[in-house]
Amino acid sequence: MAIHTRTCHICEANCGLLVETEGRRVVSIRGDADDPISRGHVCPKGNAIADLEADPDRLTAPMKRVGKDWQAMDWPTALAEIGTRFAAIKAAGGGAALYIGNPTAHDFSLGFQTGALKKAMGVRGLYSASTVDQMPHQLAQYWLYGHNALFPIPDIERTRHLVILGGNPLASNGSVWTVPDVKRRIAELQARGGRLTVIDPRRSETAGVADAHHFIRPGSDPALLIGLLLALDEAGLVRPGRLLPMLDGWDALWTALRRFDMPGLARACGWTPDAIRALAAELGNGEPTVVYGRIGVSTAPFGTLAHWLINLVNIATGNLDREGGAMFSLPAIDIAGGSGPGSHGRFHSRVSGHPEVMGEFPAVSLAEEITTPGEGQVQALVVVAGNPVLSVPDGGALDAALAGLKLMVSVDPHITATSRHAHYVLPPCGPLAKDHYPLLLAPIAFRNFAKFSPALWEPAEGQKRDWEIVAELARAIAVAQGITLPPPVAPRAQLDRMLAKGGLSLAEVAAHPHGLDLGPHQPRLPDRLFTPDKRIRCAPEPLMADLTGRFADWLAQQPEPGLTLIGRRHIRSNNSWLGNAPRLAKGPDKCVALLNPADAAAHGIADGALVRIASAAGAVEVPAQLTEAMMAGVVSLPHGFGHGRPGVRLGIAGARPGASHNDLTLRSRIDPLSGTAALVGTPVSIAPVEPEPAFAVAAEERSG
Ligand SMILES: Nc1nc2c(c(=O)[nH]1)N[C@H]1C(S)=C(S)[C@@H](COP(=O)(O)OP(=O)(O)OC[C@H]3O[C@@H](n4cnc5c(=O)[nH]c(N)nc54)[C@H](O)[C@@H]3O)O[C@H]1N2
Ligand SMILES: Nc1nc2c(c(=O)[nH]1)N[C@H]1C(S)=C(S)[C@@H](COP(=O)(O)OP(=O)(O)OC[C@H]3O[C@@H](n4cnc5c(=O)[nH]c(N)nc54)[C@H](O)[C@@H]3O)O[C@H]1N2
Ligand code: SF4
Ligand SMILES: [Mo]
Repeated sequence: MAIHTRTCHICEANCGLLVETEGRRVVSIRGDADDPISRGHVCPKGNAIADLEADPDRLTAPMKRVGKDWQAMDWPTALAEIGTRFAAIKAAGGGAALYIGNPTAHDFSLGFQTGALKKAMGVRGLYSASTVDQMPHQLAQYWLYGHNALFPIPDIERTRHLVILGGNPLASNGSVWTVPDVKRRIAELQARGGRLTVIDPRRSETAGVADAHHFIRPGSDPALLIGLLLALDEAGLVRPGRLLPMLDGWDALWTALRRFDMPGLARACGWTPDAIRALAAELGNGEPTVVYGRIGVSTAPFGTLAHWLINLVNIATGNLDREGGAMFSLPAIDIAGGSGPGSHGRFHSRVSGHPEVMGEFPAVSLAEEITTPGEGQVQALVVVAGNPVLSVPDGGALDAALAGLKLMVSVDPHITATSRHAHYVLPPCGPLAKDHYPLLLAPIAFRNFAKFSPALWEPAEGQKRDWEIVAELARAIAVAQGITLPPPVAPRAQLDRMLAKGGLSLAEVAAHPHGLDLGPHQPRLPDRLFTPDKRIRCAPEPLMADLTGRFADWLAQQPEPGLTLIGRRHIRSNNSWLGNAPRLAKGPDKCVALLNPADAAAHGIADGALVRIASAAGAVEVPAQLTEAMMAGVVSLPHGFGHGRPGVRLGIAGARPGASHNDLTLRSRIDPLSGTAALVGTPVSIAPVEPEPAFAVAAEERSG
């Protein structure tokens, strides 16, 4: 029996775990009370790591698809075949694409190898989950502060008022904000007299513990944020304080903002001018306050505009870079200091001419790059730890497109809705055979910290770690084309070098197995700015143009949207990738549509009835649950389901597959600045599914 300290790799919270093992078997997993950051917190997903390790559907050897069947093969043969096939496609003028999914953000060693794979494949623009997620944060930061990785973090330990737009940390455990034990931290904020306000079209779990909750029309957050800025202005509460000399373009910004009128803004977001003024007065009262926005705000048609405006509210109230406000980290490994600032529009996508953003093309554009003939048409695709058929808008179109590829390789432990199209699936070992360091998460944590968790054991015989697979895949593809790559990056040595730059070493960090608390954030401006003149660009030209052009037009038109669809997360899920864990699969059906009773009545829908939700992209059938927690006119459906597609090999998830939210989202709805999908606010229709006689009997049995 042994007990290992560990960090949970599943979500951004990075909770400290104690993993008890017997041989290679996990006996128990519990929260590590000695972890200075997570303080013993653990959620059901942390315990489910045991299920991930023991998953009978987890592949243990490379698999080759032969027709509808899969053949296990050895690594050298699989890699050599892939290399040869890739080189032949390239030699014949075919294009290639690389998609990188969410779990790569939680595996530092994997991230070190993707550059080599990109080089070997000869791809310029990358596809990743970033453009269905946080790219608007990065782009707004790039334009404002001169570096895309300069994330302002809510200082929850010292604030007096936290306002959350479009985030539900009680379910998600925080995002672009590593804040484990968040529920207790909210309670501590309230116990010291502080407040939490939640702005969300659904009275979410987080709204349930908030001091105030306000509904908002999906996609309309910029209207509220401009309203808040105008209300601060009217009340003489615009007080940037020590930030003022750092503000470039401040006057031009206000000239543009003052062209908007409060009643129009209020109408657009479904608030009253007085309610906007009241919140502005609270935010501008001189105390430390902070506005934070997350995925409900970033995955919207005006995602980048919204994040820019959130930063501007924090600046206007003097709460950027202030204790208790939105602060910048100085992590043990400074990824901002160690990487380029970012980019926008250096080159464009082939079919629709989307500008690259941070070197990426919109994930929504992958399908058209595969299906549109011409020079550079994508014929070879590598997917590393991603499931875009379920995670990217109009998954049905991508699903169909993938079937036409000449070569597809998935680095994935499972045959999923996406990897079922692969010609080769290369599966990594279980998570506990991998080292862990929060390379991308420590920089967004509410406190500075460092923690290294070594692998508990070596991969089982014949299995490999993700980083080894990606490094070897890169090599195989390079060799077949006569390309020379530098030797692969050795993860631990690289980590040690990166820590040394900040005055630490891997040995020193590893000597603190529960984690090393490096203290609360400190004011860092203007030093931390990456703009040449160390000033904040408050009025970047593309955002000013978006504000006065596209947004102003939207505000003037405000088409009556009818019913719109938004998403949600459940504490017992993580995107599409934990559905096969028995511990998480149990309990009531999670893939249900939530809707307001008034909307249900208008459409003849009873609580629990099977409904058909349809959009311009497709239709799904799910049970409906009626709740006053939904704003009228808005339907909520979780994402990450839809494991019932033919050929998926997820026994447990497949027993209750649910429907994919992204069979409804539209490829045409994006934030054109960041290329990020507008996942929220999809126009939909809803109707009860008329029961077939056989189903009617089943329904009677259920109710009886
Ligand atoms: N409608 C809607 N769509 C959304 C969202 C939403 O809120 N609404 N959220 C978006 C967000 S925020 C994100 S991040 C994306 C996620 O989008 P993706 O990253 O494309 O998808 P995931 O569902 O996270 O799937 C991850 C894949 O990695 C595999 N995997 C799990 N662990 C490992 C590992 O250790 N190694 C390897 N190699 N593979 C592994 C899983 O089997 C799974 O196939 O989805 C986005 N899509
Ligand atoms: N349990 C669990 N945890 C997770 C994940 C998971 O799948 N499950 N996924 C992880 C990932 S990859 C990410 S990126 C994070 C995301 O973390 P969060 O951003 O906290 O994600 P959600 O829980 O989806 O919360 C988004 C909220 O936005 C609301 N919303 C929708 N549209 C709008 C709008 O137009 N305006 C406003 N103001 N609100 C809106 C929704 O109702 C929802 O409550 O979670 C991570 N953690
Ligand atoms: S909150 Fe996130 S990091 Fe913590 S145990 Fe749950 S999944 Fe793991
Ligand atoms: Mo995400």
